[in-house]
Amino acid sequence: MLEGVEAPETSNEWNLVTPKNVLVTGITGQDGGHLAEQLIARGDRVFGLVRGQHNPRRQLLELEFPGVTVVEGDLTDPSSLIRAVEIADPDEIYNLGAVSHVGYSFKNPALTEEVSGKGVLNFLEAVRLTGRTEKTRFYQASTSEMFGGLDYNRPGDGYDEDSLFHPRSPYGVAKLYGHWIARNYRESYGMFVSCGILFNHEGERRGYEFVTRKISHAVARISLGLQDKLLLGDLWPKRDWGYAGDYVDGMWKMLQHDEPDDFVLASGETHSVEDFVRQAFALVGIENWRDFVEQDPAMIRPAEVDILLGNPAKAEETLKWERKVNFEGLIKRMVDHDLALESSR
Ligand code: F7E
Repeated sequence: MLEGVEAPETSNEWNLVTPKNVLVTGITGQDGGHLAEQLIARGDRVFGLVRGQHNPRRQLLELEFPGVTVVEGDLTDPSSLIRAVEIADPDEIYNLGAVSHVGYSFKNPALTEEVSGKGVLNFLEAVRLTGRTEKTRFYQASTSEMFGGLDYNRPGDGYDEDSLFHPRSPYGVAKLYGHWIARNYRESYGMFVSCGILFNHEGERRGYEFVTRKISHAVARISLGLQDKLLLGDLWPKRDWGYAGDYVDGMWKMLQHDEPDDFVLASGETHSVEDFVRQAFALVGIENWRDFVEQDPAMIRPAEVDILLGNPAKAEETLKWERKVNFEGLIKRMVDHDLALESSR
């Protein structure tokens, strides 16, 4: 119980104020950073699964979040997950860990399958085998990459929880397995397992290998005279982009809800990569952006998802989920951040 907090009258309110043990995979990534920040602010005890013998991200995590307890483990190693669950004794698990770069997944498909697909099964089994099916709530990070955006399955007014899946990459296929095995454990063992089908969510914590951060960083550097060109793949794909901090709040809301379920988190708008590029350059006063952008064939994927557009109505109505940052606000936030970052070097 937090110091000075009165005991609430209903179990639901307890849910909101009692510090919890929370185990997070992928804690060194963008969403993991936002989540750690939010959980610590709520007074929870946070355990972060970190893999590898000399993972440089571990040090960064320990510097930024000294309150997080690092637990060594790997989604591909079932016994390490059992150990992690025994150490953390979690009330909640957020499985954010994955091989998450779609382009990379084409080059490392078997690894992607092991981590982003079978890793989910390993983790659910660790919860079950340690006798925590009733105690532990489990969040699975599912993705809009499961939809595919193909001609026969266009999003219409937006993909929702009942739309057809047709993944277009080893990443999407692995995530679809993770999604269904998570649902299967909910149905088979009555576990509280919720899947968030999240559309693209970005921000200043995003890795430079993803297109939005690659653009905001390059735009900042070009405007400061530190870089000449921005090399990109296709500019026509359309994505439904939102701010990661808002989406992580939605994940948390899913695990505080009365019932486990699946929820789409999306902005309900779609924009091309070109729109993002144009608006980012405009923010630093560059209108002739084409003079600075060149195509890099290495960035073109064997199969592309043409268009993604999500319908977040269920999350908005059921979870009262809301977004604070829109598309324009997101680009401004990222460009401003990278301008400050590059100016201070
Ligand atoms: O690509 C195109 C690229 O890598 C967006 C992950 O978080 O969101 C993300 O997946 C679009 C694609 O994200 C470059 O071909 C053009 O059409 O930023 P991205 P993604 O593939 O949409 C989903 C929801 C996830 O779950 C994933 O984990 O941009 N594009 N030129 C490029 N993409 C990259 N990365 N780099 C380029 O130079």
